[in-house]
Amino acid sequence: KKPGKLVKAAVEKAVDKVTEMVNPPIPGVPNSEPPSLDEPTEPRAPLPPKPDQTGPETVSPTGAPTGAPKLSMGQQGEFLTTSAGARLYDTDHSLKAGERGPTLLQDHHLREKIMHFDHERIPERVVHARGYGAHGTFVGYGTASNVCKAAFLGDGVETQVFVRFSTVLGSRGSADTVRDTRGFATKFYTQEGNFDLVGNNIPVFFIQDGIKFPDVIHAGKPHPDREIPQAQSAHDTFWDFVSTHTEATHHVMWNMSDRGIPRSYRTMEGFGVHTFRLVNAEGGTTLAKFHWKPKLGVHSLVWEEAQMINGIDPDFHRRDLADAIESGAHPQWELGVQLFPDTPRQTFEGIDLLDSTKFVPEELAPVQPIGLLTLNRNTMNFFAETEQVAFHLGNLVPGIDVTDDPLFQSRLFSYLDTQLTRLAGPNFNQIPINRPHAPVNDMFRDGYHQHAVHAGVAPYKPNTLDGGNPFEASAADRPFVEVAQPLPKAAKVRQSPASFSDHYTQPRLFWLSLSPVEKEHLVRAFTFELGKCYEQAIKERQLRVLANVDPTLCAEVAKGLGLPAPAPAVQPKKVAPSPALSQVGKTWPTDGRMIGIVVDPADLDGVRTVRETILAAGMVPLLIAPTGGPIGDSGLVAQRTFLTARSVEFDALLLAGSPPPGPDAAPARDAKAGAPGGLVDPRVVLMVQECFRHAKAIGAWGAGQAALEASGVAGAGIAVGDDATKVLGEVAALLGAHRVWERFPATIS
Ligand code: HDE
Repeated sequence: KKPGKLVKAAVEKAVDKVTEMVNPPIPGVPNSEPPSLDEPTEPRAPLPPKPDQTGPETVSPTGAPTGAPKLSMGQQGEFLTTSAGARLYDTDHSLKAGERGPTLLQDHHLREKIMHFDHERIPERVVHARGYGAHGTFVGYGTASNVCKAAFLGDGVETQVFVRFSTVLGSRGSADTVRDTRGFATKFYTQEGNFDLVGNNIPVFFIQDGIKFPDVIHAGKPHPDREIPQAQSAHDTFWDFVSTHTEATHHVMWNMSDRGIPRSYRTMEGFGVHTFRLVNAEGGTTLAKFHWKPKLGVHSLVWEEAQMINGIDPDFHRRDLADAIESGAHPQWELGVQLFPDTPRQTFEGIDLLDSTKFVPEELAPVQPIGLLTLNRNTMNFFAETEQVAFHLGNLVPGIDVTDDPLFQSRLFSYLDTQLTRLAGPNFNQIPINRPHAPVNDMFRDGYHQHAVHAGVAPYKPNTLDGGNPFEASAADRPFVEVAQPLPKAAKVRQSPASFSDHYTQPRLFWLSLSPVEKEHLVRAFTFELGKCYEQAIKERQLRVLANVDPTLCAEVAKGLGLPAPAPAVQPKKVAPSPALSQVGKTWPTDGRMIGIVVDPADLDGVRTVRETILAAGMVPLLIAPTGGPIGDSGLVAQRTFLTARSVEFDALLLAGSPPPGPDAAPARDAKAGAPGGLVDPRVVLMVQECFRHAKAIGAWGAGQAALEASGVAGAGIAVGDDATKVLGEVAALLGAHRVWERFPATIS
């Protein structure tokens, strides 16, 4: 039977197709597919990397420079290849049996491409999953040399560092400005090996013994049934745990204070939390607590602002850090130590130095500066650096040793162990970001992702076949030697010392050290969080805990919850407040502060002068206009429009005028039409009102005053006048105090 016409046509088409498949169209070759309009068809130089982006160190696992091309070259070579180096002619079509036919198993490029993609994600950190890192340098002052022999603390010694900031509870994609503790982890690539200082922005912790860490984290993470809520502590399981586990009270007080919502990583303190044991050249030991002090001072958001930012810019903190570094405003922290004599009791002024729920007020032991950290380079690849960095408390250098703090001891296990799952094997110190800059000569071999090609036959000791190498260091070679700390005469017990059971004195100290406005914020935070709990019993139990801290605190929170305030069950101890704990009442540098300027097309000279003055003062001006692009022929360019600007981005707002509403303005129902100077865009009104509510400085000159009037704001922290420079001067002075604290007089004292 002859084939029908249709079948014949199909066969002919298939043959054509086969011919085409054997000679596939090659981009750039005549008669092949038309090239894409957007992508260059010929190789050409890529955009230059940003100035602060250089490739990761290309050193071998032994720390020696390899001279290997930096991985950053990946996207700059001429031809696309497979991972085995074969050049590819097409990465857009899978290999099929005909245009509409099934995909062939033979398509090894398709399989490799999808296989690699399928495995791009690695497990996020079980805690501190959301984080952001940057490179920098640390320069020792030499002031610690009498107590610590660590070489990197020597006078003028410069050490490269990598710092990762993080939140604790949220997943990798969660928002930055949630109420939470922040991680502040630093890897010092010292000449004596890596030293990791893995701290937080709060000097105390929830628990005293690491065995409880899974409990506190299970309680804080989203509820296991619905996986709600993400990245927050305002829910029943968290308050169920902390209300029944009163040693968490101190940490919770800090969390509920403004410290739980930092303005920026740059304005955040850091604490090593535990007590460390320092060793000097003579072998003398001193107990010490590490502190990071930000040069820009300690500043926080206000709660409404933090909540708004979570929606408006969930990357607020990482953007702030990256922008500052890229613009050359390199954030700095001084490293400081509080020093305590290493006595057998390991206490200071009655404070147990092995209890991580206690801190030592600076008034009792001053923080002595020992070096300066500067973050000056953004990462080039988030995954390679920030995601793959692995901190470990056991990364210690000669001169810095551990103590018997039971929290510290558990952490020494956890940080190695967790990487086995997260980084899939024991060779994670060979990943570029983790590689020491000191020579490495270990006898660890093989394992997943082994990158080193070890020579020799004798990875064991003693050996003669490899000439006895490597050798154990003698004292003169500066090895890391554990302090031969005498052990207490004791039995093996699952118990804590009696001093660990005072859970209220220091929370009370913290409360009494805050200014009235900070106390009010703390009360509101407790009220908010407990108000989000469903279980009445949990609220009542937490009120009983707060009563033991301070009756006023308890009464204020109880009022907000509509519950009776219980009487304290514990007689409060007498404590001396620590003024150093308050963020209010100090003046700080204004470098890097963001100032929004609503432009006035009729007074562009004023805008230009103010912008230049702000820049000269090291602050960041952002021009806000109804639409984007150049502003008239002034040479000025709008950086924000009424659509993209929101008050939370600014530390202060200047109103040069109020241009007519932009093309996309909502009907100006809420704005007061007819204000002098014409109609005010409702979004400018909103910006002013939000800045006012968030206690930010506001300035207006000329026609800008119309927007103030339309917004109905008045009182402290508002500078007005006809002279733009004078108004800016007043606003800048207000910024030194961070917020206009007196705008809303606090009612709690
Ligand atoms: Fe951590 N912690 N932690 N922690 N922690 C981790 O290690 C752990 C604790 C801190 O940016 C994990 O690599 C236990 C105190 C920071 O990569 C894990 C205990 C402090 C970071 C772990 C604590 C911290 C971590 C998860 C109780 C402040 C982020 C991923 C004994 C001094 C580091 C990882 C980064 C990360 C365990 C308590 C700070 C699971 C068991 C106290 C800043 O190993």
